[in-house]
Amino acid sequence: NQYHSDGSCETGCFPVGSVWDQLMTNSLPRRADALLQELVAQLPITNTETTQFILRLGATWPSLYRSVDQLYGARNNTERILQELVTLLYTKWSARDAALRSLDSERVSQGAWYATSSLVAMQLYVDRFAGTITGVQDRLPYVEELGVNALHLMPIMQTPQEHNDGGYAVSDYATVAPELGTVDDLRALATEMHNRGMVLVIDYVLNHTSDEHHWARQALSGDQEYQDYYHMFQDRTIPDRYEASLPEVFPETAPGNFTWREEIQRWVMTVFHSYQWDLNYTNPRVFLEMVAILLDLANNGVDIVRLDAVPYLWKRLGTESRNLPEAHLLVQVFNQCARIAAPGIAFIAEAIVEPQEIAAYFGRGSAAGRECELAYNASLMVLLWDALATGKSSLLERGLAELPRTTEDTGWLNYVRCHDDIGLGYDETHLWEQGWNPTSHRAFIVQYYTGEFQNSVARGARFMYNPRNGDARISGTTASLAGIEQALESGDTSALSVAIDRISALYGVIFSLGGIPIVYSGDELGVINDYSYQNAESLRHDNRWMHRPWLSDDLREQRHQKDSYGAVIFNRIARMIELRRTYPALYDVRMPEVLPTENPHLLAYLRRSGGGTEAVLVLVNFSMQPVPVESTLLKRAGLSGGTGEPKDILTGQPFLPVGEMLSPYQCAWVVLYSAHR
Ligand code: OTU
Repeated sequence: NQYHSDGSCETGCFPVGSVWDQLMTNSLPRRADALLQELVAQLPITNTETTQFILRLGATWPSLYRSVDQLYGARNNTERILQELVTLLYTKWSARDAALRSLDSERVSQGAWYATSSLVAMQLYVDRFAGTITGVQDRLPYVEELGVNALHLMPIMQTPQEHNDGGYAVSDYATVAPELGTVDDLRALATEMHNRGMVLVIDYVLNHTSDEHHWARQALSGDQEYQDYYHMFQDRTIPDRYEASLPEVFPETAPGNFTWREEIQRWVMTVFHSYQWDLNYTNPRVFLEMVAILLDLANNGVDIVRLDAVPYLWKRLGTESRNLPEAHLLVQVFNQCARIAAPGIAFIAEAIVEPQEIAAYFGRGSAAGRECELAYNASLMVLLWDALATGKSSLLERGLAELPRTTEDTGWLNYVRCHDDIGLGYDETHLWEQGWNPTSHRAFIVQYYTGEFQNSVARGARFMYNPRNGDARISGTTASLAGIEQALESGDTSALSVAIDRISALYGVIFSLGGIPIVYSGDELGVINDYSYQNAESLRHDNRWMHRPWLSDDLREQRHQKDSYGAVIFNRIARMIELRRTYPALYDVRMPEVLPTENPHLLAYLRRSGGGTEAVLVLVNFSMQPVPVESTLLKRAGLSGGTGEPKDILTGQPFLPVGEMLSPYQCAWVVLYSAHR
């Protein structure tokens, strides 16, 4: 598959694709140049900013032309689509606020601003975190106190009251859900965040709409034009052929991938819930509509856009309809559009698939092939929980070493928990190497985190068990999965402190890696599972709601109640974030050099600052026993040539070259040499 193999070398890095670029320019028909000239001639050149728009259009044109042609050329309407697209891009660019345009220019000249600044993000539900968008604005000092300078607000656009999948079934992309506020509130929040040097991240739910979106309503009224916005079939012939190879996302609550709609006597493709209709991107109208929606988000002040369910954008019979080449091409085109009309924004790929497949969403290294600047590091997240359950770091060590390297202008988004389940997406060859059978290993992990396994301290739940293949995923908050809930129940204070150490170990990795760390709202206070969803009819079938807690101001106040476990966790996280910003070796976005250890419980990796003047050796003990630190690790990390005493900056204590022990779940950040101290 050309999209996954041409740019990657053996070690999984993505070299700058000059050959690829040449290929792209060469294959461009002569007509493309003429068309660009025609289109530009139609644009009113009013000021220097318009000139800049045209320059960006010109620079992006070869790749834009080529991708649109590849996607829609078969119907011979490349030129018509490009014509409409350029008008659209120009209109949206013209509507962009002066303040956002100047932010654009700053970021373009800075280059890879999202990867070079010391971003630390938090993900939250507006209603559960602060009631409304204005409430979020009022609580910015709270997140700043933790050290967070980027917020990912969960979907806030209008959805149906009941069938909304936590915001992921949008019925109107232009209106904010009234209970959360208005578009003006959103703009005000963005402005305030920008004034504070903060970054706003919002979802772009682009794979599907709600069945109450006006396109869907028109389709339901029998309008053929809007039926073509979705995938619709009169009988089971094609759906059955699709089902032969399509996986199921929500097998318990939404089995199958098609929903029968009596009103129109049609099967509608619904890969997620039955009320989430998959958009039909083979229809260029859908593509153009969605570009407009993307740019409206950007024009509301959103800095980073999270592309939801990105692997699913394109469907093809006989395939899994995930990660298809056209899905990648589409993301490239969206990115190219952003480069032209809102060049300050960046994309996050939400692709919870196999590690190599996720990395493919960074695109092909060079700007022309760029897809998403950032991607969720789902592989790391799973491996962290794996290490806690098994008490062994070997699989994590292997996964980290093999993790595809990002280029200078891309980065991994590292997280411990998010609003979704934990899906066990392993690289199976790594499991076999450990002597672990993938099926039984997955079964063990699920049993461990649901608390069924003997001696497990976790209090999670099984999510979406699929009896057809035995697959299951896991729900639960970081705190409950790490043992806080169990320790509180039993009143065992030493178990509580071990559970806190487990959380510190997980976040100790997240904050000491390259890429960008993201904290899931509630984790900073160790908030346990919320079982109230079981009493709400519209939520009780989806146990992901147990790990989407409400955060009252009282709960937030816990951080000031000195001996509360909430305060301990909050302060540790705040401290780690502060240290991350202090040591260049820690905030560098590049991923670490993994140092293999002899002890299977010990994880070790090394971060070096760009200039090589400083190194931080990160050590984590994933077991319930104390482990000795192999002295060779410090040697390999370059201690011998260093100046000054090595120090664990998390404890503030000197770190002995020989004879150090790590207590259960202890994480150490050892600064080895540093020119400035
Ligand atoms: C995403 O997750 C969202 O994060 C979920 O909250 C939504 O329910 C869903 O999309 C539909 O919008 O399967 O279990 O590879 O794994 O998109 C969560 C990506 C999911 C999918 C992912 C999806």
